[in-house]
Amino acid sequence: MKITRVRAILTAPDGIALVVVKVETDQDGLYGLGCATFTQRATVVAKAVEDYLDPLLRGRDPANIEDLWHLMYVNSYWRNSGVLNNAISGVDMALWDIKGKVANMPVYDLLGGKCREAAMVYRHADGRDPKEVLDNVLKYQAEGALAVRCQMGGYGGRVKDITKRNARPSRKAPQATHRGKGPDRADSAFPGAYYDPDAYARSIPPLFEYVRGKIGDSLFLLHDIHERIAPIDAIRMAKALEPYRLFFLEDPLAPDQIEWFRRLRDQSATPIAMGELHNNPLEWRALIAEQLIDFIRTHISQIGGLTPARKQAALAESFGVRTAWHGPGDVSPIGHAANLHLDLACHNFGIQEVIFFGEALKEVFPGTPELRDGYLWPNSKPGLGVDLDEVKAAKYPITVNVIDWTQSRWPDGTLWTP
Ligand code: GCO
Ligand code: MG
Repeated sequence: MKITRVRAILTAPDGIALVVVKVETDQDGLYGLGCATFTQRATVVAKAVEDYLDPLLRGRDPANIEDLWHLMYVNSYWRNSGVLNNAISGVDMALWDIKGKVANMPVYDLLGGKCREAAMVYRHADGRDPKEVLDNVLKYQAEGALAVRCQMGGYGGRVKDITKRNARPSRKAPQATHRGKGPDRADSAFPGAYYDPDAYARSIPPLFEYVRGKIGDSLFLLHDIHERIAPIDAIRMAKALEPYRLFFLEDPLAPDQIEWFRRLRDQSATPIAMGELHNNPLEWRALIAEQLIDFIRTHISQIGGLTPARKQAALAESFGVRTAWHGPGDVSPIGHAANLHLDLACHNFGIQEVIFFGEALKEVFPGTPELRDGYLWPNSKPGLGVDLDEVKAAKYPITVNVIDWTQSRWPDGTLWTP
């Protein structure tokens, strides 16, 4: 069998740019699909697929996934960029999809079979105040959720404009000042998505005291700091949250702050999750080997797909670290399926992040995994089990805009990791 074409398909059924790679073969109707979604740089990933991976892979045997992975990985000489890793991931997942179709079995069976029937998931609750967050938590609990992530004001807590997740950069930015005192921004040279890290850090422990007080131990609770506060404040928050028994506290620190993870570990027993921002093995090896985290949260296309992710899961298992793959709206249903196949096959599965799959998404991606009773359920189709309707995908063209929410600034204008 030979690869005849490698294509990138861009679509945005939910308004979020998704990148899918299709690997076509010389076997009638046999192709594979993979997720290459780096939504903030979608067109660049597509270009890398079309200009570099397609000519590199044409004529090769799709069966040799490991060899082709390394071929793509070193072909650019420089390695581990988010854009190139996503392009590689799209091909990699598609090759596993083809291998499953040829073997007429789901990928989880190729990976050693199921360790469980379905993957426990967590849902996303937000709100302007603790009461509103609780209402959303209870809504998910009523739908059968077993675990809920609680945020108040998105990431970094912009309480005032919760409805606009990507608050437009504004010169005035009235809602974020140091206790009401802030430089006049009339003609500020620093437009941005302003937030107050101090107010945010002080708001979260009372939020969990309130929610835990109302629901008791009936749900697992999670929170994402999203690297929005100074390292010492992250340690202070992890300690303050201990009484509320979080399932995990995510991204307390930026990936390059490895030393602080050692201080955090020494001072708090709150379980820590990290990894969605990782691209390079150097970013996760020490965190896992020194057991500085409890859950690895990789966005698997950012490290190059299923092939490296299953190795990362094996490394994590040997150090008692569990998986909690990144699964937000900027992962396509094919990426969610790849997460799920790993979740089913890896013994050290922890929990799976998931989104609600709307009708538009499901019509473009037939076979999208099913969300039911607090779990994500696979279909037993060969390969990854998700297809792509290209005609329907074309109905939802992506738009390329300047990204606002990553222009996150502290009240004095300092740009901080988003
Ligand atoms: C999460 C993440 C996401 C990211 C998003 C970036 O835990 O799901 O933090 O919300 O911010 O995927 O594009
Ligand atoms: Mg996160």
